[in-house]
Amino acid sequence: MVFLFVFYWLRLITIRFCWLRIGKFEPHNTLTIMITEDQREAEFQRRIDSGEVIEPKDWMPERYRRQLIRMMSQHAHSEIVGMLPEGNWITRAPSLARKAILLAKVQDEAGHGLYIYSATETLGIDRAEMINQLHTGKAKYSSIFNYPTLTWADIGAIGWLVDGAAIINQTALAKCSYGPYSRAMLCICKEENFHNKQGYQLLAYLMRGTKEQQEMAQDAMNRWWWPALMMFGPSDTNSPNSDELMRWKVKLYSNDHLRQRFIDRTVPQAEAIGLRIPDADLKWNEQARHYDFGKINWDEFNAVISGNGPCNHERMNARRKADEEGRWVREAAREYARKKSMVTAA
Ligand code: BYC
Repeated sequence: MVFLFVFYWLRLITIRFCWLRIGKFEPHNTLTIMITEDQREAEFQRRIDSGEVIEPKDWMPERYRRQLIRMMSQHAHSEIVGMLPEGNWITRAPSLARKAILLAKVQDEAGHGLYIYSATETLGIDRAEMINQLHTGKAKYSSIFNYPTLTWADIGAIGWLVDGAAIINQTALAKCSYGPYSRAMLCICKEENFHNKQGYQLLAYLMRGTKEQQEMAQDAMNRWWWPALMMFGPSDTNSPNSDELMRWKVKLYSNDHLRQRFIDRTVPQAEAIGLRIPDADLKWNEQARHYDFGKINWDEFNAVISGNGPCNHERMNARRKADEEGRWVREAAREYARKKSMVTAA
């Protein structure tokens, strides 16, 4: 009798503990029923506040899951759409070495996209649905990839500025609260560093070249600087998602904070190779120990993220075409997997 009593209470305590840790529902557990939604959220917030990492099987608020799906899928789409402006220059790279570097970089971006799609799938959405959201305009992708790559110097500007901005953002995301996303970022940031350096080196090389090459580099700088600043998102006062994402430690820093960090890091790099930042208001503020900078054109940003940037239609048409043309490969792979599983089962 005593044994049964002790066993019963030990079991209840164990189940409650497991339930809190894994979020698993045990219908026959009376203590579980007493835990309210508020208590579960409080426990979740406690885990976040104490720096614990959330894993796919852990309980999480539905809103946390949805926010992660929104942000991570948009990130994955950005990597894939981001292959297009640079892919445009693979056949026109000026030397074999430059072609090999660019090819490797564009392949890396594909890998990043697939990696982040997989990490997003751990949240219970499948890849076909994410792709459908991109193609129907429900999901966004980074504004930066709606600008054209007009000259070879643009490839340098993308590597240096766009990947440079991405590194600032992703180094922070590497410490975010969701395990699969943070681990993906750790791996991706290593490759982004190579992307960043090859872009900077490309522009540095042009700046040591002819007057025409220097002008081409400066022209690329003029066109990519402001869109690169917009990559960090709207200013903090206009960022509806930031508060919630920061409370859950998905975002560790605000949009403006990371934008400022990017500017402070990039201006000296530009000066070192003789490039001018296209901002008449840019000035070192000794007191704040930061650069003050001019006004960002938020009308342009809003137009681009609502589908009306210079290349939005071109990018989406290219993605839809690639999806359509790749349909037979996916169907063949599925059929192959089906037949293989039948053979294994037999
Ligand atoms: N572009 O409340 P907010 C790469 C949207 S790829 C488009 O501040 P949040 C590379 C935002 O989605 C790296 N939309 O949002 C690849 C929201 O709209 P919805 C790409 C933007 O989420 C190939 C609304 O504006 N990196 O490196 O708190 C070649 C309000 O904004 C943008 C990532 O994706 C934008 N720039 O913060 C080379 C990083 N900014 O969804 C290089 C991951 C804002 O409510 N994402 N919006 O309709 C993030 O860190 C955050 O999602 C953001 C925005 C900072 C971008």
